[in-house]
Amino acid sequence: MPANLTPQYREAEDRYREAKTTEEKIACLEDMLAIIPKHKGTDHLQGDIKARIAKLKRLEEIKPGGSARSAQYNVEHEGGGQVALIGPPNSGKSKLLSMISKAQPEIGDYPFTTHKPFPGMMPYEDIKFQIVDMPPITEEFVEPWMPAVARNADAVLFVVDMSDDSVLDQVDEVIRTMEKFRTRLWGWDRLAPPDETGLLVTKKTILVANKMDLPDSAGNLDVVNEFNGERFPVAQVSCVTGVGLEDMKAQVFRMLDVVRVYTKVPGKPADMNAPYVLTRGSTLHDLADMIHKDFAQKLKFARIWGHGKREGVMVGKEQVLDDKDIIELHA
Ligand SMILES: Nc1nc2c(ncn2[C@@H]2O[C@H](COP(=O)(O)OP(=O)(O)OP(=O)(O)O)[C@@H](O)[C@H]2O)c(=O)[nH]1
Ligand SMILES: [Mg+2]
Repeated sequence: MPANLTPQYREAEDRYREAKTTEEKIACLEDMLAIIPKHKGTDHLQGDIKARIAKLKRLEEIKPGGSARSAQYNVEHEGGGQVALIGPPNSGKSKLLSMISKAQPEIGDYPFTTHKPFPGMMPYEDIKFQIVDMPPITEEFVEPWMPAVARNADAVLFVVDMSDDSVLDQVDEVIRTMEKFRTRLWGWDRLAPPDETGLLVTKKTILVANKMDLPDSAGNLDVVNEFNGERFPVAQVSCVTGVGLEDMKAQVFRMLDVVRVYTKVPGKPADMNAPYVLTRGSTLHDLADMIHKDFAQKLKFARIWGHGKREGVMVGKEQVLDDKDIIELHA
């Protein structure tokens, strides 16, 4: 598609070429971005301008006496698990977050819309999971803090635009780029091959095939499945129609592999509204720790009600908890 750039844009571009200082260059690039016609034909150019702005800003930051410090983000975990949204530009990561949570990240029909992590809470049954929107990943440019935030998450939703005919290359590009940052994306429900380098952190992942409402998506999905079907389970969704999102949420729940338990005090009914959510394999001791930092010491024993258990049987701190157990705490 032709870019159809306006004379005003060309003038801003000339000013950029003549700019001497980094600050001037950034200002000119920002002008160019503001006036560039926004359509598919300029997607690439917009992405390129944004990447150049980001690089120059970083240069400013690392200069001795530079005004700002390099951005560092650390997204504190909340809820039953943290999932990072990873993917190429414009794949619909921000749109996805807006569909499954109350968060309202910026959504744009051009690449490099998102610049910093943006968390939202996704309800699933009576649990809330934290979903963190992230900037895009390309071979040319990755926000330097991004891989660390992704590694710190419990799992990844790898979001791609299935309607894009270059989606297979994009999948490969993201996998490769993340591996450069020592992070390996692999299907949560299958075994990853041994890592010969010994350097990689493997993140359990679901490949989210987004934009399935568009005509080319089904054909492209066949191709992606042929090459990556062994590596990732796929959730087919459309963030426009909402199709597939409920199935995707259920898969996120299975991927995070958590149990929820309800607590009660003796003589009172259990609080069935707000479960504690723990990773599978957690014990009564872990639950006590979660309730309060001194509570594990105070806890004497508990009674437990749950599937396949004797009603109200007494258990000790090493008891492993199952999903939907009810625990009566005796301190
Ligand atoms: N047809 C269709 N369009 C979608 C779908 N999901 C997102 N979009 C559109 O795709 C464009 C990009 O969406 P964003 O959510 O901003 O994409 P992103 O992955 O966050 O982009 P970056 O922040 O640049 O990485 C927007 O115009 C969305 O409205 C979908 O399922 N179907
Ligand atoms: Mg975005």
